[in-house]
Amino acid sequence: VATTRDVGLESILRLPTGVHEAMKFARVLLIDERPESTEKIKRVLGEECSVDVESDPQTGFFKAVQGNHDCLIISSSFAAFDPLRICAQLRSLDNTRSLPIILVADMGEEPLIRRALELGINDYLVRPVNPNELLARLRTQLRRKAYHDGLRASVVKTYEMAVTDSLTGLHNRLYLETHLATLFKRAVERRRPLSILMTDIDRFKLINDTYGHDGGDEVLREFARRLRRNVRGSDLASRYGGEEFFIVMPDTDQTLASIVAERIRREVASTPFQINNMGPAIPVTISIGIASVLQEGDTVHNLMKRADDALYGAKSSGRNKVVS
Ligand code: GH3
Ligand code: MG
Ligand code: MG
Ligand code: MG
Repeated sequence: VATTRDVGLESILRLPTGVHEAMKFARVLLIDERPESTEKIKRVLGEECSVDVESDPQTGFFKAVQGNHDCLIISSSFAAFDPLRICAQLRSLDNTRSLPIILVADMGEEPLIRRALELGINDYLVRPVNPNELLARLRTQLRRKAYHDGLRASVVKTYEMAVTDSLTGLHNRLYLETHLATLFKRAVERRRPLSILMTDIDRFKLINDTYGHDGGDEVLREFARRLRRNVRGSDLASRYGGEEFFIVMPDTDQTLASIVAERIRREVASTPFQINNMGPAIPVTISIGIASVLQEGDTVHNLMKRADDALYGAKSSGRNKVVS
């Protein structure tokens, strides 16, 4: 069985680093107001990738910010504009922070090139532009960007897998524990209510014994779907472990939390789970323990302990119950 970590590493190893792939689909933005320079660069690159030419630097800047380009080639000189300002701005925006920038400068512009490099441009060329050098430098930047984008995508994917429960698609315990701490702190600081629901499926062992482990898994999936339908976008629903689920509800006091919990309990108990089209519908009930943040001297640990105690109370008083 592959673990989350294995799958993440595997996708990192399969990065799209092919130079030719990167080149063929590349979209280059060229900001340059000198027609002879533009024509030459377009002629050299046009065969290998698509080139978007913009002679107005301000318009060019807005095009770059859209984030649809793989590389920006920008001229060092405009009649009434400082191209370094564009470079600096692009480096400060999330969308373009890693956009490769190649400066095309004139002979004798070393000070400007140095400043541009300090601002974070990736490479430069000096006119007259040598076609092979232009292609080589562009390819290097595209390859670097493809690697960077692939790496970032796989880091995001790996993170998502690490905080998601693969059976139900809900957040997992790691995510819950990380965010509960933050939400708890915020609630205390702002003197806002916050409630948590600890939910446990009743006699789940019996469900497994009767319908098999796969049947039990389907019950967990269906329960997660019903849970999702009954919480707000700002609530954090997570699978805490086996058949235990945990819901964090910001801006929710004990009274409102009880109403929500009761609705979830009823939603489960009132309609048996149809886990496949043919088999019998499975009757399921759940028990819920509620705890709310006390404004004075409360801790996350105590809050969870109170919810756990309430859940135990629900179990020992007959199950299919909500206890605060
Ligand atoms: P109670 O009403 O007291 O909660 O009874 P219970 O049977 O639900 O109690 P218990 O918590 O002891 O049993 C939980 C069972 O859930 C045990 C375990 O085999 C099963 N389980 C845990 N994780 C999974 C899972 O991912 N899939 C399935 N099908 N079963 C699981
Ligand atoms: Mg139990
Ligand atoms: Mg149980
Ligand atoms: Mg349990």
